[in-house]
This record gives sequence, C-alpha cells and structure tokens, in this order.
Amino acid sequence: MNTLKIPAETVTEAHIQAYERDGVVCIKNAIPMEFIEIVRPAADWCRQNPGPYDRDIAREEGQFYGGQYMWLRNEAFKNFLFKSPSGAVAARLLRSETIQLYYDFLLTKQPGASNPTPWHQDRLYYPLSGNGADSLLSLWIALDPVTLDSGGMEYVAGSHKWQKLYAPEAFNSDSRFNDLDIQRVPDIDGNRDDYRILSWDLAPGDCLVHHVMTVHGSPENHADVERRGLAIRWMTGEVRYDPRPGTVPEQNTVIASEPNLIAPGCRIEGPDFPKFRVETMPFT
Ligand SMILES: O=C(O)CCC(=O)C(=O)O
Repeated sequence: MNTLKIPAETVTEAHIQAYERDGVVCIKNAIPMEFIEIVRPAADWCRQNPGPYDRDIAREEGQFYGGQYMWLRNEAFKNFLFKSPSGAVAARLLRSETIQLYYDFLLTKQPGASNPTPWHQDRLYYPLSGNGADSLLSLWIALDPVTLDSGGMEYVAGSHKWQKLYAPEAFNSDSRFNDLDIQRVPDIDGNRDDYRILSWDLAPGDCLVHHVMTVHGSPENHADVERRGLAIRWMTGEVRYDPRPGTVPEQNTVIASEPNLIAPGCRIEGPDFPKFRVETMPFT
C-alpha cells in the first residue's frame, strides 16, 4: 500500500468538527503550490485533448468541461493523487488511517461560461452501495483564484443530515436522468433565505471538502478569469458495486471493465481504485 503524508496542522480538530456539523469545510493551503503548478498545465492539456470519460457539459463547446479519470491517462494527475496530501486530507476528515480513491473529476468553467451547476447531491450518481458509499467525500481543489462571480461552489449547510436521497441532476440539457422516479432536490434558489448557504473565496491550493449527501451547486462564470476545480472523490469502509439505472455510465464502465472487472455486489477493489495508508506528521 502507498503512503500519503500530511502535516498535523493542515487538518485540525476544528476542521473535522465543522465538516461533521455542516457537511462541508474549507481548508486553506491544503495542497502545496508545487502540486498545483504541475497539475494546471495538465488540466489544460486534458481539456484540449478529451479522453474517453470526458464530457463537454456546456451548450457552447469548450465552456464548461468535465473530465473524469484523468489520472488513468495523464502522469501529472497520477503523480498528484499519489504524492499530494489530497487523500490524506480526506482520511483525516473521516478520522481514518487509510483511504481509497474513487475517481478524479476536473471541472473547468471558462470566462463567460453560461451554465450554472444545478443544485444536486452526489450519492445517487454513483453505482455504489455500502457504508463507505454513504460517507464518501469529495475534495474540490482550486487551481485558480475562485469567487462566487467566477463560479465558486455553494453548499447547503447541514443537508447531509436531512436523511433524503435525491435524483441526480444533469449538468446540461441531456436526458440521462430524466426517467428516474426519485424525489428531486428542493428549489434552493427560490427559497435561499430558508437555508444556510456556505461559500468561500479560494486561492489556488485551498480546498472545499463535502460529504456525499451534501446539497451543492455553483453559478455561471461571470468573471474574466478561468475557474478550474479538481474534484477528487475518496472513500473508506465497505463499498460495493451497485449498477442501478441512472448512475453515471462512465463510472460503470471503469468499474466493470479491464483491469478491474468488478461484478455487481462485489467490493470496489482493483488497480483503478488504489488504497493508501496515511501518516500524520507531528506539529512543526
Ligand atoms: O465544479 C462544479 O461546478 C461542480 C462540482 C461538483 O458538483 C462536485 O464536485 O460534486
């Protein structure tokens, strides 16, 4: 098993308690700039050279790009996952000494990108079951300075405790989730005063971490700067393959195909789902 290291001061008990209470936390300077600088040009390369699991989300070509599993085709992303403290941040927030990668997701909104990311909850997009699937978390790492004006993320505090599962929402006008007979996320924008909505201005290397049940979204990019976010999904505990209708097809493909060949009901284990031991270095 590979080891990921993290200084104790990166994730404090206060961060962990905020994450547990709100279902989201902001961790400033979580990822050292040396990693951000390596992954930024790789992100641009991936957007310009889309891979098999990528999607142009916007109606206007190239405006809102969603790349999945970059690490399977790009060394810089692989290096990021195996060397940066991203997985260790996740493990600390989950109070775990080990962590397993689910997948990496690159979301870039170009200046003027007119697509908001709809309010949604991640849980039912994933073809997964088990206690680890219900506590999976996502690090959204800023590769650029990010504000609400440039499409910064927003989260409904405490929504991970609502004990509600919501149907996936398409990020664009495609119909992949239309036929699901599952309740939809409530109208957050129409009733913003009823919710505690959290957002943060970010510098490159800051990250936002949210629980798989937390309702979140992001506005259009009205600024004149690009908004690149690298979202990495990490998990612990028992996670099994549950290929329900309406789950993300690309994730089903990776789970069920070579080299993983995971059958329905079996644990998510294989070369594309590496596990790591986490070492916390003492306070400096
Ligand atoms: O970057 C965005 O706008 C959406 C990201 C998101 O929904 C996620 O990481 O779960």
